[in-house]
Amino acid sequence: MKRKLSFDGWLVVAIFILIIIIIIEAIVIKQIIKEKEVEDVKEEESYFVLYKGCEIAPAPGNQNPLDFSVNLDETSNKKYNTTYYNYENGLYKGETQGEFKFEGGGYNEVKNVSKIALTKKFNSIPRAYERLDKVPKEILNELKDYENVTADLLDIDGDGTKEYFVCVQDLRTENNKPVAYSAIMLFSHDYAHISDLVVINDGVYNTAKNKTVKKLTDEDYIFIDLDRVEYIDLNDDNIMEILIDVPQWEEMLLSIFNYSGYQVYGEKVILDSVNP
Ligand SMILES: [Ca+2]
Ligand SMILES: [Ca+2]
Repeated sequence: MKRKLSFDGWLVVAIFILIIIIIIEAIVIKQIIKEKEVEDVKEEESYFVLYKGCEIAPAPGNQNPLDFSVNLDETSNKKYNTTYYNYENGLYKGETQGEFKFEGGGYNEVKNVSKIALTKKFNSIPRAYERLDKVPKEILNELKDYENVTADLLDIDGDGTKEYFVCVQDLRTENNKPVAYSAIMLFSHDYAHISDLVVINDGVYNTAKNKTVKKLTDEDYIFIDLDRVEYIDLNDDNIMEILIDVPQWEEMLLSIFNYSGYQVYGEKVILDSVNP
């Protein structure tokens, strides 16, 4: 004679099946998380940044992007011929397919990319900068010795207060010779002069040193300006890095800074002259 299962019996069976399902689900979820972690690590390992088509280290410090890998082999082709997320002048410029090419002159670069190209898409411009029409008088008062003062305003570290990135330029005569002084400075939201990031003590080329200041043309000297500065988060920590393209004789010098809690991280650049 068949015995019918009682209600309690069915309940035990149902609970048993439920427990089995939960265990299986837990195993599956664990496996998915594990696979995702492996993928994330892979993505992290393969993430890199290009500046003007050359790979850079996205951390504070000075570097010459032209020093980047010059291997024209399968590995480089495979690595650099990939999808890039492009940025320039504080704007996202869309996605492109990069092409690694030999440029001649002893270095290689990736073509079909903007000034800054990342291989991972994330919120790299969490806050937009503002080019100021009027520099605050508190800053102008401190910099009244300089002919030309311009500024960008941006909360670089995301703490809710905006910092000032100030460029000063001054063309003057010292010992009867023309001198072109320029610098990029950082001021806090409350106008404290935090640091000079890049200083060019003299941007007049040797070939023009015998001219008078009034006779100099734009080709005779170089000033640093705010168009050489980019603000972008390169490592997805919501703190935007400050990239300064320092004018150099034939070489390239990219200086990356970080700023948070009134502290600047990076190597200040002081160039006595732009001559070789
Ligand atoms: Ca801030
Ligand atoms: Ca960052």
